[in-house]
Amino acid sequence: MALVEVKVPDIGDFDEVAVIELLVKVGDTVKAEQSLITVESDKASMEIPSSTAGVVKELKVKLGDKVSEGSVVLVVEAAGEAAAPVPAEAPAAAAPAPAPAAAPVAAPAAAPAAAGPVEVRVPDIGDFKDVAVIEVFVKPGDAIKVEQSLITVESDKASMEIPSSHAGVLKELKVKVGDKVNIGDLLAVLEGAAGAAAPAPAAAAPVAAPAAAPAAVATPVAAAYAPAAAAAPAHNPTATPALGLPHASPSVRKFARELGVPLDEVKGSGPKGRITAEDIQSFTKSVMAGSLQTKAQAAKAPAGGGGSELGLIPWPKVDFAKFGPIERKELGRIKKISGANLLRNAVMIPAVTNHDDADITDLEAFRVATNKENEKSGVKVTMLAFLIKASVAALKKFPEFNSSLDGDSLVYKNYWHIGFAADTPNGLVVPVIKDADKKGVLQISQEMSELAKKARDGKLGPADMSGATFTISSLGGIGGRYFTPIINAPEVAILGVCKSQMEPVWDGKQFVPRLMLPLSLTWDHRVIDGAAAARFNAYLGQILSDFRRVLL
Ligand code: CAO
Repeated sequence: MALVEVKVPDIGDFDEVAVIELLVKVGDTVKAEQSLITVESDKASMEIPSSTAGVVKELKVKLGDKVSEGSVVLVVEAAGEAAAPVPAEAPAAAAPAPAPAAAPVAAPAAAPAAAGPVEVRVPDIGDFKDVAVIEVFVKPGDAIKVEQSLITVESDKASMEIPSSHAGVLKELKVKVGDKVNIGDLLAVLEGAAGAAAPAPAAAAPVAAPAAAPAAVATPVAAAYAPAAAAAPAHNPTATPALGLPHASPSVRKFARELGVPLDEVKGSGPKGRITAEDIQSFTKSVMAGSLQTKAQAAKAPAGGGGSELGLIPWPKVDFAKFGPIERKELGRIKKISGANLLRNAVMIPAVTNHDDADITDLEAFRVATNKENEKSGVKVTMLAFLIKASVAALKKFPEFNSSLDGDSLVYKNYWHIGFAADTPNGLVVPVIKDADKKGVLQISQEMSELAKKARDGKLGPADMSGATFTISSLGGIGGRYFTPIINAPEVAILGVCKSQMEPVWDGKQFVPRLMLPLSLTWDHRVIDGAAAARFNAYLGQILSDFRRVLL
């Protein structure tokens, strides 16, 4: 069997273009016209197809190499008769030959504003007939630039983006995904149109480089790309990110479409953020594993949840406007994120809440006295700081409250980082006091006030909010008696605190006025039992009523 060198075909003006993807490896069986490598210039990317079928014996290029017309890409052991070598210069077997370098692609000529609406039609796309619309990039109301890609069409040989011949506001879109289009078909109607590109020459142009101006930028799946974009730099595949489109080769885009992967949600790991086939695979794996949601999935299960995931009846859909005036406001970013987390935690954790009261009469007197003494220091000691310190003591006595579930194991943490819920104009956040066991109440108060300020200013970083082993949610400054806080997974318990108030407490002989602090401890019943929770609360209450116990 003959060894055949597969060379870079005529790729027009492009010279010394970089190899950015290797799509095959030694030992692979390739078909004639199968894409072998992707090359990229500063203007466009293109896939170089094989001129022959066979088994790859040797790769002659590696990532980063520069290639030009005639460069040997690889050596193939040709596969018998069926693999009659196709001259490298004529990949046009798959798609028409590339346009000559001098393809008359005119730069968009400034044109006077059109008086009325302007129709944008499919330019001359050569031999291609009835090509399917596979992507639509624009919607009515969008401001369109000359040569901005409107749609992608795809035949069995190539995909290409069809640009707008005019600038203006998109009034009507005449095609949708799945439609078949041909030269001259109406794509869109623009209003206030201006800046028309130079008119297309009447002569039919090669598919891969429609010479109509603006050129349809072909990104052939199995054919060399003709550098029409070189003459129309405002419009080329590598420029797509600037248009808000993902940066990926045609085969990767096709792969994504086949799997239903939304390309614009995939993070590219290739050069210049280019999306590779591996990126599509790992995105798909993450979605399947449930560690990632596509935007469409998230939209179906908003912060409130759709219900269908749990086999519940759907969330009631009510046309509220039927009953009175309404106003609709999108949830803020923090609310969306915390909503999804709270929903998961509420649904997945068999949570129980124990309520109790702690006598903080003496502690409050001590706090007030301390603040008086420290008036000049500028640090105000808060009840929450005492609660953090007291909680650490209780967590040390009941270590399962400072643990996390990991499958069938319980991970006990030998550090005590306490999160505290902070109410901010943008929503609820949970900054964390790290190593609270090693800090005094004054230092905790100071750090808390700094973190609370950062939270209100929206300046908390991920490090400020991570690593908590237990959380306290205090509504003491606001009011209320008891509530049932939701556990901040993967923690296993959370302490809710409400406003203390003077109450008559029976001391065995008489009722005496005592300042009582309502405590609400929510705990994960998979890890903690009711008795342990009652003991935790009782112990916490003892510490708060006599803080010297912290020292024991
Ligand atoms: N009982 C009675 N009074 C209390 C109290 C309690 N348990 N806790 C605080 N107070 C008092 C304080 O002493 C302070 O009074 P002075 O101004 O007279 O000194 C006042 O209430 C305001 O306190 P604060 O709220 O500013 O300070 P804090 O340390 O108690 O709380 C912070 C700080 C950041 C936790 C709080 O501002 C906050 O955001 N709380 C809301 C948390 C929340 O939303 N939780 C719900 C989550 S579940 O949806």
